[in-house]
Parts: sequence; structure tokens; C-alpha cells
Amino acid sequence: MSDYTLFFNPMSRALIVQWAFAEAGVEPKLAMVEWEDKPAELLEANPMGKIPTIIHHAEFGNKVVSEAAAICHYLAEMEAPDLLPRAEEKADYFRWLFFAAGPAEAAITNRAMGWEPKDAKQEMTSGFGSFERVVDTLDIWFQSHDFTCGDRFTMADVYVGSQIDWGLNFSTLTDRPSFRAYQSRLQERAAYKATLGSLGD
Ligand SMILES: N[C@@H](CCC(=O)N[C@@H](CS)C(=O)NCC(=O)O)C(=O)O
Repeated sequence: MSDYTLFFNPMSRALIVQWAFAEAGVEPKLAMVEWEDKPAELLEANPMGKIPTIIHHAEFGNKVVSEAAAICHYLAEMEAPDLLPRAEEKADYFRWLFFAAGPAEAAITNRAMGWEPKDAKQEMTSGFGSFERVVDTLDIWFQSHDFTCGDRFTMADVYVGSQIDWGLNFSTLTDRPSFRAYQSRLQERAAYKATLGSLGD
């Protein structure tokens, strides 16, 4: 039996975590999730009924992790120490991992659903400020850095990269040369090709 169960649907953010598992060199057991008939095991593990959700069948007991960004980092902690940030990379790693899961995710999904802060007061109150500020901030970083932590791929790139990759693929993110160059670097990775490579075909 695999040490991990991944609740999965191929049309979902669970693909991010499938890529993370491939980067970690671990094969999870996939538990398929039909939207209209979610497995009881998923709802018991995560009452949100959201995927990705994983169960780690660890020697210290079954542990549930939800939230794609948290799962990516958890897998690096448990299975792939080479993909964790070194001391000098931690600031960039955590800054951009949380930025991608918070402000970037909110800016992209709010805009895709037709809502944006309508004035400076709403921008001040919303954690992402505005879609344009989020895009420009990421753009400035990737104009001068190959990866989230500079010149080395880490697990944060699976999550930060997925936001940019998906945003470009679904046209929910502004197309910028720095994003395209970052996306190309990610798409060269064997683990990306093995899990997400055929999606654009
Ligand atoms: N905050 C979650 C979002 C997960 C999420 O919204 N997943 C969608 C699929 S992409 C889902 O499970 N939707 C099913 C539902 O809400 O019933 C994360 O980042 O992992």
C-alpha cells in the first residue's frame, strides 16, 4: 500500500499535488472524486469536500493535509528534503509560497468570476490590493529570478509555478514575458512532463 492517498480529479487543483508527488518521487494511491458523489472518506477527512486533500498513512497515524500549497510543502518536509529551502532561501520560499496561495489566488479567482475592488478603499481592505498590483509584483520578481528562491528549483515552484502556468493556460493571468520564461523552465522538468505534460495536447 502507498504511504499516501490523494483524493483526485483530473480537472482540478489536485494536479498541482500530483506534480508535487512526482517531484518528491512518491506515488500516491489516487482516490477518484466525482463532484456529484464525493467519497465519504474525503468528507470525513476534509469537511470542505475540496481537493486536493491527502491522507498520509504514517507510522505515527493517519494525517490529513488539505490546501495545495500546504501539501506541497508537507511533501517536501516528509519526502524530498532537497526541495526544501536552504537557510538563505527561506525568506523567498515562504514569502512567495504564501503570496501565491493568498493574494495571487484571490486576485486571479476574483477577477475570473467578475469581481474586483471598485475603489482605493476596497483595495486597501482586500489582501490582494488589486489584480494589477499582484501581477506587477510577480512580474518584477521573475524578471530577475529564474525561480521562487532565485536560481534553484524548490517545492515552492510547484505551487507558485502552477498559479502562473494555469493562469497563462486559461488566460486568467496577464501574459508577461517573465511569466512565459518561468513557465518554460518549469515545463522542462521531468516531473512536470510526467504529470501535466499531456494536458496541453
Ligand atoms: N484552497 C484550496 C482550493 C481547493 C479547491 O477549490 N478545489 C476545487 C477543485 S479545483 C474543489 O475541490 N471543488 C469542489 C467543491 O468545492 O465542491 C486549495 O488551494 O487547495
